[in-house]
Amino acid sequence: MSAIRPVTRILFCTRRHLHNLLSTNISTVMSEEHLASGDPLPPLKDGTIRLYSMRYCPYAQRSRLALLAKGIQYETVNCNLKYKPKWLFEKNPKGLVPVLEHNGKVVFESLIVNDYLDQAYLGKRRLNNQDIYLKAVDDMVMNVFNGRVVHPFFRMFAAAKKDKANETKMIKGLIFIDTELKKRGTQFYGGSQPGMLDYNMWPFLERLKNKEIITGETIFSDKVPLLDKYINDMMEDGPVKETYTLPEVQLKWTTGYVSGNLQYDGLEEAKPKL
Ligand SMILES: N[C@@H](CCC(=O)N[C@@H](CS)C(=O)NCC(=O)O)C(=O)O
Repeated sequence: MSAIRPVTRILFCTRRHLHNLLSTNISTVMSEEHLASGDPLPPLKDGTIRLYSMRYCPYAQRSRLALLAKGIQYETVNCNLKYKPKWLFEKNPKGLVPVLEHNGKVVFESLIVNDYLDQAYLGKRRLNNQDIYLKAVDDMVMNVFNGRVVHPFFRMFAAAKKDKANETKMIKGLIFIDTELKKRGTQFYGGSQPGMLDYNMWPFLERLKNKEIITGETIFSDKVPLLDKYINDMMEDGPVKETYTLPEVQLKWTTGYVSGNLQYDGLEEAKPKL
């Protein structure tokens, strides 16, 4: 058990976050406020890359991370997913974010969006493994992560009380990826810097670590110490810092999500103007 009380750790994160805010930002937010049903679709200029997103969506965060890591200039349109704008269904029949739009081309599903970005911008930093077999291995790890970590993660968050069965399942999933990192013997899954697998898993690890900070649990340090170190290393990465959500903001969002009282806007302090 850590000697640091949860509240102290939150203050520590707040200072780090303020430091993070000084990093460069290549994204433009067309609509910081989440647009809802009845709001018009903001016009899209030719050549502009747009991401339809939601501030607290882990899947959209995957694509924000890939865009930032590749250094692709883009704009964001945030969508209210309780009262969805009608035009969201014209972009994605499932009405889900993220959706990428560029010169009349529309791509949805976070993993497809990220693979598309990596292929479409070959001249920028490559995030996928260039070896076709190693890319398949990364995809398989991602597939196991989705089943063993992401699915129990959502069930646990939706449950009103402690959900031991899903927690046990999720810990097994974390042990699997901890072992995978040990096998690779590298700092990140992508090698000496984060790659696609790192960015696609990260939003869920960030949320689980935030939950640990808030509750004072020690799942990572007790059960998957290598992954714990990995999380600290990931926190130093530029795109990770850029998309990071503070534990207390995450808690406010999750509380609203569980109670069905979703609050999309106004959970965070405004970024200081530099
Ligand atoms: N498999 C999709 C999942 C996307 C997803 O579920 N997004 C959520 C927000 S985190 C959403 O749009 N929810 C709206 C809804 O369920 O109606 C992906 O990877 O892009």
